Amino acid sequence: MTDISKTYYVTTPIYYVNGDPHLGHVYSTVAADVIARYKRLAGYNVYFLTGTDEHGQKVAQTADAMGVTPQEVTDRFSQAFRDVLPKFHITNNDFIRTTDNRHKETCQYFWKKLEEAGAIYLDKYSGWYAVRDEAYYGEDELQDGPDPETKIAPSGAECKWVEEESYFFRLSDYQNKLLAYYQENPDFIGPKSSASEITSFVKAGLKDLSISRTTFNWGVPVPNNPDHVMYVWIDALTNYISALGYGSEDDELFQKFWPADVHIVGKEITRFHTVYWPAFLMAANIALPKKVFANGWWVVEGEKMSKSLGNVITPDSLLQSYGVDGTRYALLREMPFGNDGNFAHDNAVNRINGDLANGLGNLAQRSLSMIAKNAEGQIPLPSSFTEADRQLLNMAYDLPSQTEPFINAVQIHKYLEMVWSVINEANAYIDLQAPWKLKKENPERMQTVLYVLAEVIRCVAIMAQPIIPVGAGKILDQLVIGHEARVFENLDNEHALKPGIVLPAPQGVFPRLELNKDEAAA
Ligand code: ME8
Repeated sequence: MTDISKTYYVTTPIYYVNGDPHLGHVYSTVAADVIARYKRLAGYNVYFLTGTDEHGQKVAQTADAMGVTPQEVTDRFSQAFRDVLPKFHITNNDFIRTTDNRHKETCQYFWKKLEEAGAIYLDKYSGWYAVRDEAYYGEDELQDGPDPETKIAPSGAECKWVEEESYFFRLSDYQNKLLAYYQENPDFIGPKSSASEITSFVKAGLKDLSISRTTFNWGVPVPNNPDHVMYVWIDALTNYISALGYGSEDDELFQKFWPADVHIVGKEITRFHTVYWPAFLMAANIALPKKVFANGWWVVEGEKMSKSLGNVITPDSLLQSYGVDGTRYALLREMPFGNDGNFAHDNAVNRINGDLANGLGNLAQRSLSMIAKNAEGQIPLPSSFTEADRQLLNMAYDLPSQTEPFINAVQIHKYLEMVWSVINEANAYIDLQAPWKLKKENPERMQTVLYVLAEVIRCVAIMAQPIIPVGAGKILDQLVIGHEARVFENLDNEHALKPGIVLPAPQGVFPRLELNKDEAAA
């Protein structure tokens, strides 16, 4: 049962609306969804937020290039991101747009809090700015560009010199406070490689941060100075609290769910989330998120995805090639969460065929067919369990306690590996116990073996729901498990399958994919 005092708040980055969603966006969103679903099944009251980042120069320039207004561009692409969610069975509780009024109001309230705290002052900014990254860079971080007006950021983005009046946030005041916070909270930044990179960056010294712009107006107006719009990152980061109603009349969600348990972000935006965001929150006297975890980057068949190379994998092509479960599984199983990786079609197909079709699919299909044929289509009646039976059942019952630390550490791939290790054990158990032989030799023992298999399938299907919600749900349907019973606390003896329950005719759940992409998509 959900314990309302056990809350959990997980977020994705909010995506820029300057282009259509692709595999990388699906990846971060699916990862956060797996965590949200896991925690719900573990009894937490979960809030899961995603959304779109709609202001700033980058979006304004995209609108210009398309010959439409920024509002038109944001409406169109925000909808494109929103449309992806149901296709992958994403269970977000809310979708925040930074052009929502509720968001703008919170931003202005937050700004005033920072001002009241004396953390903001007006001055003049001159320095390098990359529109692509919406980021300011120090001279020492840059390389010479093709002409004297241009420099190149470490990310490869072009930087131009800007000079304008700007509000500044006193980031330099927070260097020691941030370092102390990282030290006291060693799990705040993950993975470890990101933590050391950020610590060195902060140790090298922090300059005050320019947090407003005057040369365009596509942004949240600065309170009491309409010549300025807020720098897109102060606006964007605030989404995590504006969606909870921070600073509004109804801040019940904020009271309940803040601080966030984990912000899932791409590794290129860790600095914004682990330096700027905590410093803003410290200044406004708001609790800091418990964890920021950076996912690595996918390349596709060895190449960076880019429009010019024409190798961008769209959400629809993922669905067509691999389906909902296949995409979710392949994305999370192919590379350790936090590492970079190469998305290769053949590997994805082999993974899906090996682990879904042959692994879980075969386990369920073989076991349920034998039950249909040899146990009158009912949950069999077990007699006494052997050591091997008990071992397998206990492995299955231990899955919630064994996997939760992995989810807490955002080691999603380890959670998958652990569930599949039980599936592999169960497949080995079938081969070893050979129930088809027992049919004549020892029918009573056959019933026990089939019972153990059905019970283990119940457990692994419950555990696999966060990853492959469609197929896991179908398996649980075939075991006639009620929806409210598909929770982790039911992985025990007490909730074990009741002999005699009549099962529907078994059906295959995970089709095998063809290696040839055209055939798979056909
Ligand atoms: O940065 N591999 O938005 P964005 C893995 N608006 N993940 C990828 C990826 C890839 N190849 N490509 C994109 C922004 N991502 C800001 C965020 S948050 C307050 C503001 C994922 O549209 C990854 O999570 O550029 C990355 O951080 C995010 O998409 C960037 O989305």
